Amino acid sequence: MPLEAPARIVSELTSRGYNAEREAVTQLASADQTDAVLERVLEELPEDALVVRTEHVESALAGLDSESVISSSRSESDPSVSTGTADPTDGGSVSSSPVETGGYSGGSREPTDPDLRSLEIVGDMTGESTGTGEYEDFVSVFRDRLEKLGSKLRGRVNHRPATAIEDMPGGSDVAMVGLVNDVRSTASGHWLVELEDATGTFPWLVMKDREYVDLVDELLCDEALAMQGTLSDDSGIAFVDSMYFPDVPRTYEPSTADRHVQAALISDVHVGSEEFMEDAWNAFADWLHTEQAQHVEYLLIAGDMVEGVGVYPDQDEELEIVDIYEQYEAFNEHLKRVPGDLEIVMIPGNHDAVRLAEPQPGFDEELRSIMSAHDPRIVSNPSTVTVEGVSVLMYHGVSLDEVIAELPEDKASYDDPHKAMYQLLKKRHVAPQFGGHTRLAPEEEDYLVVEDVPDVFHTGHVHKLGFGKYHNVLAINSGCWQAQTDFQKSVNIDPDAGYAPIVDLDTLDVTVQKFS
Ligand code: D5M
Ligand code: FE
Ligand code: ZN
Repeated sequence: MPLEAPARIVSELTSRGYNAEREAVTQLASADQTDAVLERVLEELPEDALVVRTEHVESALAGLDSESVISSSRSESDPSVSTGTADPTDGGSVSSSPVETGGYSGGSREPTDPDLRSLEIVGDMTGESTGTGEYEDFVSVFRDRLEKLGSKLRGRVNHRPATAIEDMPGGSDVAMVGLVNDVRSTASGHWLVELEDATGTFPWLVMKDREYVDLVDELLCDEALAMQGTLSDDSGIAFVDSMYFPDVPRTYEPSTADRHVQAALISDVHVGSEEFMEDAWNAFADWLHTEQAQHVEYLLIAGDMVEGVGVYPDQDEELEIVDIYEQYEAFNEHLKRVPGDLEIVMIPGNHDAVRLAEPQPGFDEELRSIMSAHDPRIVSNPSTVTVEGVSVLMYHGVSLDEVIAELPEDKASYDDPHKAMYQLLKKRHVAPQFGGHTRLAPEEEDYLVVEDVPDVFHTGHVHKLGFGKYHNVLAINSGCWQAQTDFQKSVNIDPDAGYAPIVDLDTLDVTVQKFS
C-alpha cells in the first residue's frame, strides 16, 4: 500500500463532499482493493450521511467479502470507537478535511416540530453582578475559587492549612490544597511552587528528576491544585511527591440527545470590520436553508458579534462601519438571513459593547432590542446552556491567548486551539491566570470556575478552528468570519475564516462545513 494512501482517500472523500472518521480511513487504506471498497462504501452510504464511519466500511467489506472480491486483510478494530474519545490529543483541526460546500442541490429544510426542542440556560450571571472593584471583592472571588475547586481536591489528599504545615515535625508526610502564587526555578534547576490558602503560603519544591516535572510547565498563576509530599528537616519547605488537578474524571460519560439533531457552533463574526466575510456568511446562511442542514436546529455564537470600536490600537483604520450601534444593526440584518426556526444562543466577546472584564454580563436592553432577529437567547460570557440534554459551556476565549503564550507548543498552540481548551478543563477554570490579557471583574462568587463538567466546551476568540475530546468532553474552538487583519498579518496569525463546525448532539461527532 502506498504511504500516501490515507491522504488520497481523505481528499477523494472530501472532493465528493464527505468527511471520514480517522479509523474508517485506516480501514480503507488497509483493504486489498481500496478503490473498490471506497466505491461500495459511497454507494451504500445513507443519503443524509456526511461522515464515512467504520461501520460503513465494515459493512462494505462484508458485502464485498461475501462476493469474494476481497481477501480479509482488514484490521480488527472496534466499530464502537468514535473519533477522539480514546486519546485526548486526538482531534481535528482545520487540516482534517472539512466538507466543501458549494452549489446546493436537493430540497430545502422542513421546519421541525418546536415541541421536540429543549433549551435551558443553567449558568448566566447577567444581572447578578455585585462587585464594586474594591479590594474585598478580590479577596472574596479568590476565596470562592479556592472553596469551589478545593472541594474537588480535598477528598484526594489528607491536606493541612499552610500555617499548620510550618508547625509539623520535619520529615512528616504533608499535603495542601491551594492556589498557585508563584512558580520559579532554583539555581540548581529544580522548581519552587508557592501555594496559597486562606491561612498563608507554603513553598513546595519539585525536583528536576521527578517524572512529573513536566507538569510544572503547565502551571498558571492562580490555578487551584493539591500537592502532597515530605517536609524538609527544618519544616521550611516540602518536597513534592504528587500533584493533583481538579480535572475532569477520565471516565466522564457525556449526555447526548435522544434524537438526531445538530447544532452549529460559531463565533467571531466581526460585522463592521472591512474584513468581515459577507459572502462566506451568506453562503452559510443559505446552506442552513437546505435539506442538508435539516437537522441543524441550534446556532450557538461564542462572542465577537461585531468588530466594535477602540478595541485595539489603530483598529479604526479597518472599520467598514464606525458606529457601534450601526454595527449591531448590520449584524442583526445578517442574522435575519439564517432560518427563522433556529434557536440561537449568544454570549459577548472582547469586541462587544459590554464590560471587558470577565465574567461579562449579556448585552444590555438597548443592544438586545437591536439584535432581535429570531429572538435569540442572550447570556453572559461564560454561560452554560443545556441543549437537548447536552450541556454546553460557552466561553469567548480571551484566556486562550495566555494559555498559548505560557505553555509549551505541544500543550497549547494556535494551530491546535482545542489543546489549550483541554488545559482549562483540567484546571476547571475558564481563565485561571489573573492580571495579564484576561481582565477579571471581582465578584462575590467566581463565575469562571467550571463547577460541573460540561459535555461540550465551546470557545472562539483565537480565530482558529480546532476540536477534539478531553476525557470524553468535546472541546471546539470555532474559527471566525473575518479575513486576516493587518495586525494578524504582522504577527503571523492565519485565521480559519468561514467554517462552521456542526455537532451531532446525539453522538457528539463533529463535521466541518466550509464556506470560504
Ligand atoms: O482576536 C483574534 C486573535 O488575534 C486573538 O488571538 C488575539 C489576537 N489579536 C488580534 N488583534 C490583536 C492586537 N491588536 N493585539 C493583540 N492581540 C491581537 P480578537 O480579539 O477576537 O479579534
Ligand atoms: Fe474575535
Ligand atoms: Zn475575541
